[in-house]
Amino acid sequence: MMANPDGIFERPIIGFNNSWPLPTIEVNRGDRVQLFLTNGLADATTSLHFHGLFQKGSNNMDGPVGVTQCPISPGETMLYDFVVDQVGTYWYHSHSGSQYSDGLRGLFIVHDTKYESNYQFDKELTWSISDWYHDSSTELIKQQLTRYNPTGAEPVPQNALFNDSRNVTVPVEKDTTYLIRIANIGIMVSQYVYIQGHDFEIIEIDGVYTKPQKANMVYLTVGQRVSILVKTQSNPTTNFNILNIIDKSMLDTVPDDLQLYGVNTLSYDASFKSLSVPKWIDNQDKFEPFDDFLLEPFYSKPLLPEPDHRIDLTLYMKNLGDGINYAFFNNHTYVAPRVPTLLTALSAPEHLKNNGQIYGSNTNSFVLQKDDIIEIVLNNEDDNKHPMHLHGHQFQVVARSEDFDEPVHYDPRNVTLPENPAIRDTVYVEGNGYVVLRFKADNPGIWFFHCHLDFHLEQGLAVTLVEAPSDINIRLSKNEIDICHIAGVPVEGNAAGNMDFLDLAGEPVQPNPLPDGFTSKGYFALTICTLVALYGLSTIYSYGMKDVTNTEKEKILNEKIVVKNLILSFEKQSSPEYQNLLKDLKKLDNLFDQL
Ligand SMILES: [Cu+2]
Repeated sequence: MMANPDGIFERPIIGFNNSWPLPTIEVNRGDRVQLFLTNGLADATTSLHFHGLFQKGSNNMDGPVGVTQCPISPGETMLYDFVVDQVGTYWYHSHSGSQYSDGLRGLFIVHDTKYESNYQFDKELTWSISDWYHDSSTELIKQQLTRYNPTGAEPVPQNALFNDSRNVTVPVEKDTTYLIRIANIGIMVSQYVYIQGHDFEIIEIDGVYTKPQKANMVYLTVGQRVSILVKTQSNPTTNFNILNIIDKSMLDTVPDDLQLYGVNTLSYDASFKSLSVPKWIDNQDKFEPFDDFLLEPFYSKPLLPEPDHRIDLTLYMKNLGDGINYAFFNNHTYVAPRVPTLLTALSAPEHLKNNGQIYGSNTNSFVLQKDDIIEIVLNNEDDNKHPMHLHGHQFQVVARSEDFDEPVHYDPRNVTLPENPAIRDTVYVEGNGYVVLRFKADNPGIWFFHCHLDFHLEQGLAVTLVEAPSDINIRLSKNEIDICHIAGVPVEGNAAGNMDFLDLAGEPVQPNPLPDGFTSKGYFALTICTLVALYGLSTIYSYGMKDVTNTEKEKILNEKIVVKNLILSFEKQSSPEYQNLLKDLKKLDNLFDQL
């Protein structure tokens, strides 16, 4: 169906039952949810993830394709069936590629008066914020994952939405306290939220109610939720602006026509005027959003003890031999296995379930033992911020650095850990900084830990936690098995789909690396030099040209490698371009010999 949420551009979006925006699903703690998802798309597979829900005992309902389930083919229906034993603000979204940017996302709220009665409020509101693109998710990924985007620059959104719209009026009554649940359901940029003339109290992050903290601005990465209590004024004479502001530091370029903020109205009276938008709004360096590292849970839980198992992850971006910019943890960019990892765990013989090898060499799999205290130390060697999300758990955020110009790794000797750390399911790590998380491995299952900035996930920024695989007590339903069969995905075997679980022949792996000594920018510059030199093309990007300071001989050697790569990438050997490349390679050979 079509929709025009930003009022500028009508585009195809993915709705439910011929309707969009998607409904907010509200349930009570303890409810059993059954959601029949029929894929009505003509040409794409799908799935649904309930972000933040533990799915205890129902790992197969978690949703990420390739991790816990097979893709749902067009025309097929999958039943999502699970019991909710949590409280607070969550959301649901497609976990099939970056499809949720096409609109397949909504809020999911779990009520429990035991928790909510800890706070005084009269009414409840929900606000979603998100970035919005005019291109479809498939188009965006094409723009992101190409050798013509060697620096991995993320597509820039066209707008910032508020409740899937813009210029929204929120009618309020005076002298009333509102509990407002805010969720960033975008795919890329974090946003600041500010309500003119109204300070508030933060009382929840990511499904964890907190001790109230006074604030006037919150910052939400994609995937994060915050609840605030706002007391309206007693004698208002104007309306006030609610501003949702894109964090422009996350944009590679800021196009002139991009409106960096949305202006919505907290409306006391339709006849009132609004205040003007404050001048400081353009000065993001001066913003002081509440530091959510400091939010203590309402029912505080002491810092988990020293870990039994520490996972060290070093995050960086790098180009591989196909010229595309990928995201890495340690030395691997995530490549989905042939068999969803949960199905591998369920079908493996008992004595191999704890052998990490069977889950594949390119899935960044870590096997965790039941009830171990796990610590994830994530050192970010990239200068971008990354909103990291863990499925199946809420973790303690035990350390988080500021951003740095050069990478600074976590050193426990220099950091004092909080006594009652914040607990949540999505946290950002700053550029060149680190974040340290702890949780108890008390939820057997296969849980994805990944960057929620969807372009980065598509670039492979994910690891697979294989938690207590011998204790996963799940029998796949006939419905789930049928979905795999129809999608042509095996329901048993290792990451390669082999029943000899230690034989990984044929497993999906990442592309080959660039030849030795190439930097990504240099590589691209050389490709461009080659193209420009050899084909007279002069209008391609000019990234990184000045990085090339090689001697003449090295230059030619490099060009030879690039031309060889180009030759290897050609499918049609009969094409004149292919023949030209062969000639050029010969020319380069001769030149090289003469020097
Ligand atoms: Cu990221």
